[in-house]
Amino acid sequence: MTNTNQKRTLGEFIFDNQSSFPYSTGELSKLINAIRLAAKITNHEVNKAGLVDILGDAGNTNVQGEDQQKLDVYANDKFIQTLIQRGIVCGIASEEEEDFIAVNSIDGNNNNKYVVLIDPLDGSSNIDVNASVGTIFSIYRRVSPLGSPVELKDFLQPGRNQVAAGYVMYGTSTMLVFTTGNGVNGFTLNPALGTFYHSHPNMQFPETGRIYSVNEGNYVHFSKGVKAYIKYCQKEEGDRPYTSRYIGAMVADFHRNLIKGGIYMYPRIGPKQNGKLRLTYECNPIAFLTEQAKGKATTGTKRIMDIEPTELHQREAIFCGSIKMVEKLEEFILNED
Ligand code: AHM
Ligand code: MG
Repeated sequence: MTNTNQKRTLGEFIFDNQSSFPYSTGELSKLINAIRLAAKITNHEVNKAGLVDILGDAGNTNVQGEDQQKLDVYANDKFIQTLIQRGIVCGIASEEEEDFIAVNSIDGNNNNKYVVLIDPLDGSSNIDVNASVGTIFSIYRRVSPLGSPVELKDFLQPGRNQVAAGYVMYGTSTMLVFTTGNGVNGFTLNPALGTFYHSHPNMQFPETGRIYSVNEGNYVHFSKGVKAYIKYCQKEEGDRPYTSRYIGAMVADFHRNLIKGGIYMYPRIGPKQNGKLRLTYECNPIAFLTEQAKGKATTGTKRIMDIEPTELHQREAIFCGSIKMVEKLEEFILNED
């Protein structure tokens, strides 16, 4: 049995690694700490979702006459409140909000450096069936000058500019997994103590794997290359057929593939449609984690992190995971007729 006393806590890890964080002024550490706190608060609420009268649409009133909040709205509020109260970001964009939120520094001088983009509760329909959900976050240094209000361009940076990204997975255990550009580290919450422990140091994708994760219900809409790759996964040859696993919450599918080896796919669903997933809140942070874990993340023809975003809620196709599997998929896309 693992003795958590022998593992470093997330707080200790941040303290020990502060000097290797980009720019290392301590602000990024504070920011990760704020995310840790919001994750614990959200985790507490997610865990009791089946017990309290919290399921259902936002805007409903429960038997006590209190307003019900859907958990994705709750998570959105908690992450935003926590980040604002800590006074360390100049702006927040959320998948749940139409526009970005400008945040003044505590002294009113607009001197905070970082913007955070967040999908507060990804895969939230899983809540109704007691399955895994996640929070995804992405952190950039602002490009607009210090001292001025944050601007849209601060949020529309290509993924390669990220200084940190990560996710919280509310699964059988709750985990916080993140990168600051020095590999990927995973921390598991001990719910009795409310402490995250460094359970998964230096996480890396196996070079190849045997799991493919895709919503095959959309098969008819996929391009010829993607269809051919799926057929390849299913063919009896060598180490194939591969195993199909799809939870419907990207964080959980990604996390499993990171540990076991595999590929996650959300392709274009029709010639005129992009994928479903949001570039800024989902694809970019997952792509940064993928590359930091020695995997590959692509639209099929282009590195995800090299896309110049044009809109806050832009959608893109994404394929990510074990490098050899993603490269094989790219071959099929390149050679489709
Ligand atoms: P959401 O942000 O609205 O929750 O949607 C994102 C989720 C991903 O986590 C998941 O992989 C995908 O959408 C599932 O979509 P689908 O039901 O179309 O397969
Ligand atoms: Mg989402």
